[in-house]
Amino acid sequence: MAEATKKPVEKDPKLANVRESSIDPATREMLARAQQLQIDTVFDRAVTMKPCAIGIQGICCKNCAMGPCRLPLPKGGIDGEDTRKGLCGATANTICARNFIRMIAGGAAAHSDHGRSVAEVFLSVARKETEDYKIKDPLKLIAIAPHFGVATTVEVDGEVKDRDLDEIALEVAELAYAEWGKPEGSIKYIERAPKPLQEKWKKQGVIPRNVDREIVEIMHRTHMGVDQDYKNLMRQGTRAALADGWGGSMIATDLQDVLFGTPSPLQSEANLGVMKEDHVNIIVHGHEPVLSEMIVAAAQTQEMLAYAKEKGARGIQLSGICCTANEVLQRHGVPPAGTFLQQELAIITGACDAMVVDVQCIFQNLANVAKCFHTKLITTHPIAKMEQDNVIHIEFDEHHAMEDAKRIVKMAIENFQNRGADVIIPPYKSAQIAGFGVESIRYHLGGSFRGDYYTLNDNIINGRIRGIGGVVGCNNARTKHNEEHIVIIKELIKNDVIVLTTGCSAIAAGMHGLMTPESAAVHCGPGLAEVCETVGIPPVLHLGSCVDNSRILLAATEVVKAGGLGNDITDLPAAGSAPEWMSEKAISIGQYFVASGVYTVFGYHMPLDGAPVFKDYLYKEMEKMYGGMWDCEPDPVKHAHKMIAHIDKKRKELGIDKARERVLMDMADRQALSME
Ligand code: SF4
Ligand code: MSK
Repeated sequence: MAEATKKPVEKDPKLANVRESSIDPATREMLARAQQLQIDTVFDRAVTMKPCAIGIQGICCKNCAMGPCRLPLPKGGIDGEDTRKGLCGATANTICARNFIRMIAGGAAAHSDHGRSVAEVFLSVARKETEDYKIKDPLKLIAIAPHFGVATTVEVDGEVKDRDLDEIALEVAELAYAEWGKPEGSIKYIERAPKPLQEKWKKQGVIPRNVDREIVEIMHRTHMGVDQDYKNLMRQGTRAALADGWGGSMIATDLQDVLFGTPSPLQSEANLGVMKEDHVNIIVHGHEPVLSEMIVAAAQTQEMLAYAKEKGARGIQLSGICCTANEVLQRHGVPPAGTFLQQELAIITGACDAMVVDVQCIFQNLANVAKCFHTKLITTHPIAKMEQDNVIHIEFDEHHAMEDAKRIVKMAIENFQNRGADVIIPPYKSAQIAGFGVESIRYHLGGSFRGDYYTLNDNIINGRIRGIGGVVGCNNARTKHNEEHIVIIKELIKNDVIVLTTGCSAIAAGMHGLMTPESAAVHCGPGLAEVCETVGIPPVLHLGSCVDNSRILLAATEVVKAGGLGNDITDLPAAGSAPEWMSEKAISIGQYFVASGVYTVFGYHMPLDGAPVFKDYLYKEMEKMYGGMWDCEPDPVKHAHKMIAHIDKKRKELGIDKARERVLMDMADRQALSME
């Protein structure tokens, strides 16, 4: 083993408390091992590095060199007029709103640049400039083409014929790519939203023009001395968030499905225990599936398998971290080794022969941890390099994708024999079913005769399913790893709320055994359990990665279209949640859900406390504009019950609360069923 990051040998009070850091035994085991080996991890750093008391309230401005200007809320709050201001006169509301929408810009940029990369690859495929990628799902291409205004049929001599697929692909590719920078018009996918919602967006003036423009405009408006009205700032934040959710992210999801296949439910496992001691372990980590798709293909070739055997391994075990994990899970069943907070721990097993990273959510400290083991840490994206000298950069290019992927897999295989003797893979993993989407929900929960989402709606109306909870997002080292996700999800399904999940929340649900059909009988209320049992689905449906939150928007739109539950997303008995959020992307997602009409509750805390007026604007006024609003509740049980209360409010407004009472049992019965 190479030299570790040195820390004092004696018990250090600044180390994280292992039991309090996570509810997951694999994570605890590896964290204890890291501490024994004196390798610092994010859990320990969270003990020594405290958040800034002013920054956490959202009222520190460093947008010019006269600052940073900090506007702490006086103890006891504001009595009378709020006179706080920065050197330029910026108020707490302005500063807080500027900071907030800059987070939206960061998040929307990350998702949408991911989408752009996929659009570029798709354009190369459509132009026949690469042999390594092919269109795997032509039906999805045909399904999305009309949304770009591309015809899928042509009339020849009075006869309607299917258009050539290559022609459709090229037109879709060019139009999709243009969504990032077209000079006129608005984002086309906006028209996929329910009509009343589009009307609200028009009224508020938030229809996004193109993806890049909305993000750039945030940076302009938040520059020193530009937009000084928190409502106007937030209008731009909303426009950029919609450009993300109904633009960049949705296009990313669709084009990934066209290129790599639309997910359908498949079986897999989750947690660090998916790694295998006698196999070459390759972990893919990040967000963009463009390279990882190729690594999956390369690792399955006879050539690579034979090479792995020649080097003494029994095979090649691929696994993933973060959303690259979700991408290869939902299409290939490649198991996730863990969530965001487990990335360092995967290397600490001593069994990770290569960790291949692309973009987003990658700790710079991975390089320091990799130094302590034999692990090859490989960066692959031109915009995401690391400065440490043990990091290998193999720049991935779609024009010779397979060649790059094989080079990486080979490097991992050759590294297998360099492992130290002390490999410890924690023996924890759970079975899971993943890979749901708009199409597969239609298939599993739809009615074969009455079509589409009818059966789902019917079960919501009759009360077996109380409502829909979208639980998504990250881990955050300021909260106990996975606890909030799992407590909230369990509380929701116990109360008959079906959960749609993405991102690290989805990985957490898989790790904790909530994604099997069998888990319904253990954890669900009677109505949801009955539905899950009848159709054979888990109560928690894995809908993919962070960009795939767009699948939740479209699933909600399908529910609206199927009828009986109002005319808009805001009418649905549904609520959103990001229990352990940490990234700017989560703020962008939150805002596009709120602006799409969804009551959205975040856990941990929101950087808004220093500007109560702006906070109220997000928590209360948004509802009047879009039907959805923000909320924050760190206590996971209360958090779930805020969502349930909102769902019940919507049921009442729809007049289906009585149906629910008739169908479901009383509280005593429910408590008797409780597994807590
Ligand atoms: Fe201070 Fe205004 Fe400069 Fe911000 S923009 S740092 S509030 S002077
Ligand atoms: S990976 S953004 S930690 S969900 Fe999408 Fe997980 Fe959050 Fe990264």
